[in-house]
Amino acid sequence: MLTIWGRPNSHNVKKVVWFAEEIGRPFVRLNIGGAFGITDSYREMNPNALIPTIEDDGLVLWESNAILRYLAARYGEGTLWPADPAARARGDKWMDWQFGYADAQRDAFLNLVRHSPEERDAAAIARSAEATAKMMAILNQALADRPWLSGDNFGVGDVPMGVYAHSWFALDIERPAMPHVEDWYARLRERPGYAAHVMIPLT
Ligand SMILES: N[C@@H](CCC(=O)N[C@@H](CS)C(=O)NCC(=O)O)C(=O)O
Repeated sequence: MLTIWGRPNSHNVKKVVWFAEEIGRPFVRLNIGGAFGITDSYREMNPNALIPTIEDDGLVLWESNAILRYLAARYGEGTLWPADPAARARGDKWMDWQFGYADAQRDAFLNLVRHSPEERDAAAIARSAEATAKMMAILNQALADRPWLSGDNFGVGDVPMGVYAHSWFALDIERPAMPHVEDWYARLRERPGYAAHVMIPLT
C-alpha cells in the first residue's frame, strides 16, 4: 500500500494522487499541510515541511516530480515510463518545464484563489496571466503534432502540466485560444483519476 501525505487541493499532491490511480497502485492519502498544519513527525520525514511526501515499500520520498518518476519507473515501465531513453526524455522534459510554468502562474493563483477580493493586486494578476499565456502557447505548439506531451500515448510527462492545465482553465483570467491545449485538456478530463483528483475546486 502506498501512503501519500498532503492536502487534496495542492497542485503537487494532485499529481501524485492522480498518478497513483493511473498506475493502479492502491493508496491511502493523509491530510497534512495548509489548514491541516505540519506535524513534527512529518518534518522528520520531509525536512522541507512541504507536501507531498510518500512512503512506498519502505521508501520515503519527497519532491512531487521525483515521486512521479519513481512510481512510473517502478509501476509503469514500458507504458507510462517508456523504456527507450529518447522517447522517455521527450515527455520527461515537460516535467521540469512545469516548475517554470508554476512560477508564471503563481501570482494569478495566489491573488484569485487565496486572497480576498480587497487584497487582490490586479496588475500582478494581469502580468501573471500574460506570462502563463506565453508559456501555454509553447505547450500548444508542442501538442500540434502529437496527442500527448509524452508522445503517441499518455505518460508520466503529461502529469505535471496536466494538473496545471486545470487551474489555468479554472482561473478567472484572460486566456487566448489554445486549440491543441484545449483538445489535450478535454482528453485528460476523460481519465477517471484526473476527473476524481484534479478536477476539484481550486480553494
Ligand atoms: N518542489 C516541491 C514543492 C512542494 C510545495 O511547494 N508544496 C506546497 C503545496 S503545492 C506546500 O507544501 N505548501 C505548504 C502547505 O501546503 O502547507 C514538490 O514538487 O514537491
